[in-house]
Amino acid sequence: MNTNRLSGKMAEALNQQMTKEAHASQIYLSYAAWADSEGYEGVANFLFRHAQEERNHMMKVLEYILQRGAKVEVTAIPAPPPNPASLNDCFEKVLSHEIDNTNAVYRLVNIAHEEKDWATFNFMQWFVKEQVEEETLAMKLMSKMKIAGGEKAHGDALYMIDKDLSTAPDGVKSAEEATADKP
Ligand code: OFO
Repeated sequence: MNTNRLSGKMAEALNQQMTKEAHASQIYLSYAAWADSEGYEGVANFLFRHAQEERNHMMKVLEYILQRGAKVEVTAIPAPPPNPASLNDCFEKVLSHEIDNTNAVYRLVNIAHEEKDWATFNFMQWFVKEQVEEETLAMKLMSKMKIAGGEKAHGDALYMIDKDLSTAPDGVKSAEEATADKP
């Protein structure tokens, strides 16, 4: 008896999403290393945790594919893009990566809806909610940068933003307490 409960199209799309979450993790890992080397330790702390969170998302998708009896295809992860040019550029890029991933999540929701695959539709709702949280977080970072002067922000304002993010675990609900079991 066939125990695979996902269509070929859905299994392929979920595998792509798994790689996309891994790619997001690599992107934040590289941005975190960049931030640290620029002296922004608070930003680096935030981005390192975010990288871990994206990896947890990857695991969540992987576990779901297995749970539904389909095949997991672990592929190469594309290289992250070049380093940001500035902190302002970094935060803008974080938001656009999140929006890009939201679009990928919506694509999966659409496929699930078309196929009347309500189990996957239900599974994907967690990601829909998560993306709202992450976009909000990225927008808040951009608002802070805007208040500080954007690209023209002075060192003292950048210092304060960095300091703020060094204590972010208490304020970043989506990133704290994340584990592979509880992404
Ligand atoms: Fe995986 O949550 Fe952001 O991208």
